[in-house]
Amino acid sequence: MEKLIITAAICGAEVTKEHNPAVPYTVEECVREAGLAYEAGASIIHLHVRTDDGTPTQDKNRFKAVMDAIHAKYPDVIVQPSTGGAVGMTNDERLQPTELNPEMATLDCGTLNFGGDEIFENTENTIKYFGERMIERGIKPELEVFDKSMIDMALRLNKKGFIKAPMHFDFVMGVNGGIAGTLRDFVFLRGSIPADATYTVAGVGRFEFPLAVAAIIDGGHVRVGFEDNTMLAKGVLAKSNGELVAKVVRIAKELGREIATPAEARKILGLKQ
Ligand code: KMH
Ligand code: ZN
Repeated sequence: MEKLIITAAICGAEVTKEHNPAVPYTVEECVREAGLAYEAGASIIHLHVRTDDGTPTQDKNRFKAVMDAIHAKYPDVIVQPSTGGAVGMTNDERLQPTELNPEMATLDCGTLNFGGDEIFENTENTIKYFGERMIERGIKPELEVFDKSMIDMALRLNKKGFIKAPMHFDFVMGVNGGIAGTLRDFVFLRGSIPADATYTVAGVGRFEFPLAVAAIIDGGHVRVGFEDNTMLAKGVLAKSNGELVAKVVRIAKELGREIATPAEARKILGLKQ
């Protein structure tokens, strides 16, 4: 079985210090959280950025400052900026980090309810626009799917030339408005992607670790981090993203799955070496 790629989604756009005081806002805090995750075994950092007061932003300069500062201390880690940003942002606002030519970036494959009155909007034309941008710039998309229909959209847009194969999916499961975080639905998603595709699973909240176990034994990959979950266990706040990554590493070792380095992750995902 391939080695396990662990992605740490250190910050997100919605979670705040009120949920967990270790959620990073400043450049220094992002470097601290990325570093702890990397040292614990993460090879990819899925990155959102904030202004110092915690407001989500897709500002290119803020992304550059954070990415440069992470790479200055951890040169080999893969940094995967979000092009999802936060609900309500325009397409061009969201696409700003692609101007930095990262190795990877997220590409959200459909629209979904996002709690309360919020709608995370990704029309077919938006997905095509983002896909074209990533092909132009040689950025490997991580295809964020919050529901099965979003896999079908990605497969259609692959046939039309907006997304290249082999595709890499992220099954984001347990969002209020998306697919549930159950094992039954995990099996459904996992069985719906092409044989040459890779996937990672991001279970939201209490689904984070059970779905990590499913992916570890299935040969998939795992995402954890404050964006998805701030708790190490029921009633126990994680002190850092590193603690969440370390728990996945412990489980993987018990189950006989080795952990990929960033160089190994690049090979598995077909990124430039
Ligand atoms: N913050 C969500 C609205 C992504 O990073 O591409 C979108 C999101 C997905 O987090
Ligand atoms: Zn994200």
